[in-house]
Amino acid sequence: MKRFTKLADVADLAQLLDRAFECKRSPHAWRNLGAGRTLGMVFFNPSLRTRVSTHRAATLLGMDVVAMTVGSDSWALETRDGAIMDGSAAEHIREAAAVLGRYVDVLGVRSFARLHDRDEDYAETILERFVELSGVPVVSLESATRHPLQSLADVMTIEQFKRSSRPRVVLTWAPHPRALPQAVPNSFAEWTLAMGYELVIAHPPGYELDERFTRGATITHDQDAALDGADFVYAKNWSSYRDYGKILSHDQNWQITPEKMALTRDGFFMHCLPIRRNVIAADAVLDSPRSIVVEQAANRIPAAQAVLRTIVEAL
Ligand code: SN0
Repeated sequence: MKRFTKLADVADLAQLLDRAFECKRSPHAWRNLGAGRTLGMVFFNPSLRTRVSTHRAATLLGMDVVAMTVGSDSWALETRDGAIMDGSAAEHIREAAAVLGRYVDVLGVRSFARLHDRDEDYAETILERFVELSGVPVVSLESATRHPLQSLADVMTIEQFKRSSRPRVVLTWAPHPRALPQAVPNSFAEWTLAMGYELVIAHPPGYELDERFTRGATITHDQDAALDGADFVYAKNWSSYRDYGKILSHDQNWQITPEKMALTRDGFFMHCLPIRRNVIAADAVLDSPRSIVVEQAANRIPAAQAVLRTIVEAL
């Protein structure tokens, strides 16, 4: 695998999932595979799970790891071509990406949607600059439009807990005080549809996601109807795609409560984390045995390990 930035970069999803479960069962079985190789990770945005789990995955493969946060432990980077760099950014992405490509064998990049210019975000300008300029395989650590390492862990978690071959998976919008990207729901739809699950997406009017990700899903504005019979409830906030980056609703009736979970088929609760308690979901949901958010986060290590294994094998 030459890059891991979207589902289409994966030649064989079933094989990648098998590899992820192999890594979960035998995390130490590939101790020498990455010896002498280095993973670099560049973060334009904060991270807890992605940073630690991907680092762990790399060290389990025997790789060295260098991680940095742009602007605090590296220089602030200018990303616009032709910019007159007399402001706060000391370095241009052109030099930074090219130099990192000489220092590391695989490069992870986190660059969230800025939520100002939809075309720019959906063109993945920053991620693609790193791909183009570094010359090494790039792993998305959440880009403007997708979060594939999260989706692989999400699919692992559904496979682990599912009670039927085609579970009913409900992706529901939930309120949030800030405008968040569509990356997690886009990717979740992309991967769960590829798995052949029954995907129902519930959100208030105006929160329709980009159709390129959701074709094949059932889309509804009725959260209760969506939750009826659900095996998995995946809550997530996102800002509007249509009215790009805007918050159109703060409706607390969309919060996941024990009453909402009671509509499901004894469903499991999932979220990518970080989660705002008593905004996205009530304490009683997160603290119930039906919540699998921590197991889901634990699966980030074997997911990242399977991806890095596949990339390192092809170096
Ligand atoms: C990010 C997002 O894409 O929604 C990362 C999720 C893995 N989430 C946030 O930025 C949450 C920030 C907040 O203030 O709650």
